[in-house]
Amino acid sequence: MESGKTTSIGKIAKRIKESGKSVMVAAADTFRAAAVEQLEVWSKRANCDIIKGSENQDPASVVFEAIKKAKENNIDVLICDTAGRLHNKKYLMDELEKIQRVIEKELPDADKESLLVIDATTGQNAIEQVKAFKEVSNITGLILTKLDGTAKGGVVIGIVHENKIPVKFIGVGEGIDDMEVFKSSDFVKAII
Ligand SMILES: Nc1nc2c(ncn2[C@@H]2O[C@H](COP(=O)(O)OP(=O)(O)OP(=O)(O)O)[C@@H](O)[C@H]2O)c(=O)[nH]1
Ligand SMILES: [Mg+2]
Repeated sequence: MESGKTTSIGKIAKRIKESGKSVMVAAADTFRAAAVEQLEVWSKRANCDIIKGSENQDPASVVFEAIKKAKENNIDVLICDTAGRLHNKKYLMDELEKIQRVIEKELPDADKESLLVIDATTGQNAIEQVKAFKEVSNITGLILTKLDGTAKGGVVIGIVHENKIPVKFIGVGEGIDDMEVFKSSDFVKAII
């Protein structure tokens, strides 16, 4: 689903870079060649390194290599881009689970975040997405994208309330600076 994962990674990478930390991105959406190219464009914009696998390489092995490189180069933050469009949902979830396992094994003591990106225009379907992702990953936060349109993303209120998962960032456009830290008071005002 094109919720804005890759775009959000570009935006976050730039923020982290500007805060003085080093960032690396891993192109673990190996299913589509275009996905790797897209992340490469964002890594250039954010001025950070990128680790790419070969086409159709196992995404978990790309993440494994990226962690190795990040360790070797003392990188502060590694962000892994994952696929949203695969043959079927089961395949996608198995892949995410495998990636999670590699990260847990290779970085047992690191601070880890697993962010689910939700398109504000998605509506009730977002609840299903959270349910599915919770089965394979410990979601630590949400990113709500496309709030620059007419959608207000009201569906996340229920999600946050029920799952106790915070919204970390909101996407407000397609540009690299079009991301804001989520402030619940502004959000509630916009919805009312
Ligand atoms: N208006 C608006 N567009 C956005 C925002 N975030 C992403 N987009 C657009 O949404 C489209 C999909 O973004 P991607 O980052 O490719 O989404 P993705 O989740 O990586 O998609 P897949 O890799 O195909 O699963 C692109 O055209 C982006 O420019 C946002 O906050 N506002
Ligand atoms: Mg993508």
